[in-house]
Amino acid sequence: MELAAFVHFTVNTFTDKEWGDGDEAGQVFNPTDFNANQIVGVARDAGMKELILTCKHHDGFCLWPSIFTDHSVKNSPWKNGRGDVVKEFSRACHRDGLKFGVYLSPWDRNRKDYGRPEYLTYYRYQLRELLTHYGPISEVWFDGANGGSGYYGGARETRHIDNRTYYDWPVTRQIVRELQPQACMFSDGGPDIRWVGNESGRAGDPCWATLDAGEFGPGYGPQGGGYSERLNRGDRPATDWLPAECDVSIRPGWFYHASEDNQVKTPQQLVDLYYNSVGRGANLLLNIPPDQRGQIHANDIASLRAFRHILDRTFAHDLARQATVTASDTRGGDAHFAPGNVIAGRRDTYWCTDDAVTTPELVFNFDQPVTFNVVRLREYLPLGQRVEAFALDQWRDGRWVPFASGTSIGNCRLVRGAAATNRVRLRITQAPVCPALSEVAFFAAQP
Ligand code: FUL
Repeated sequence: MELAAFVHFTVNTFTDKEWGDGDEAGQVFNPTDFNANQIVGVARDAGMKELILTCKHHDGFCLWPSIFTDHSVKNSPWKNGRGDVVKEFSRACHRDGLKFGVYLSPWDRNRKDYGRPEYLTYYRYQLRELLTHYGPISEVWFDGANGGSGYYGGARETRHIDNRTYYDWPVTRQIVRELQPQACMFSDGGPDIRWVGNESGRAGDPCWATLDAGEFGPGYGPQGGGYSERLNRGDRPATDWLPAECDVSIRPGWFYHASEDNQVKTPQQLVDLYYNSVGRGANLLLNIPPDQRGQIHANDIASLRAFRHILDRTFAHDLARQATVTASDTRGGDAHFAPGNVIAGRRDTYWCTDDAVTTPELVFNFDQPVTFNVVRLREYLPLGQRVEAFALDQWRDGRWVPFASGTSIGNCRLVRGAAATNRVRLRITQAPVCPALSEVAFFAAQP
């Protein structure tokens, strides 16, 4: 999906906090003009394919009228307690063609029984509500933040849980598989999508879509160093296909704070985030927090619009389409695997070489010189991630001159490197097996 919206919205939006203690009265949740259509429309216009809502954050307040707790919108003044934020988002998303995902915080600072087995029963009932009443769910986001101080039904104490054992994740995961078999589950260790190891929107370089996931789970990983570094880069070779997702906020905080209205990331900062996440084969999950009206603030909208405009202008015109492509090798000499497939604009065709050829070359010949500074490469993912290193050369004054190189490709690799030439060469310099590429594209980045 590449680009998705994260929406952090709850009592914190009104108390000006990042982590609610769990003792917030339902009375505080009172958006003056909540409009899911506005929020989803902003996400859609920014090119986001999915929206993930914090249905319950660490404070335990539910944005839907759960029958298992009173700590929810049903005890808020909003719509006289008859509203359902989750329903409004799911409807708006499905109507606008966005997928809809849910964030349900495992840590609950409101619940009296948090830390005991009873809480897990409650948590799983909540999950069942979310996975049953709101149509197709594309992603379930299991946050790793766990345990600590809280209200806990009035106990007001600090509770430590062992996050490796307490949550008994296999049982909870099975509920997702059963009720929404198409949904992807996110956590530090998946099982379907992995955390990228930071909240700054930066995937590693390289960033492998594989990880030895057995050692990781929500909020935990292998003991000893290198935890976030491994999530950032992935492992290779590894046991699990587990692409990375980069969650980052458009503002300093995850929730809306009026004091941060002038700290919204600039369009150019968002473009850089895009290159460092999507451009390294990961998903970018960009948080856009609604304000106290229950809408996206004008400053965020302005930044997102300009961000989209830059991407649209940059990626509208692929210069490689004008080229004639030749390869040092084509699998079995078969037209099915022809080098021209990399400029066909399709994800389901690819150029591939014979098994023995792991470091082939492609040459792009142009009638007229072309000028560009961004290269986009995509592998044919059904055959896995194959390329480990590549280099790009341009023909200058009768010889090949290198202008860019890189490591992992996967779903998408964006390389910045300027060229002005009538011949370009792509060299696959390292791969354990023959490469299979779906796309090679050249673009001139536009402001
Ligand atoms: C973290 C949480 O503690 C933050 O509040 C936020 O929800 C972020 C996406 O994940 O673990």
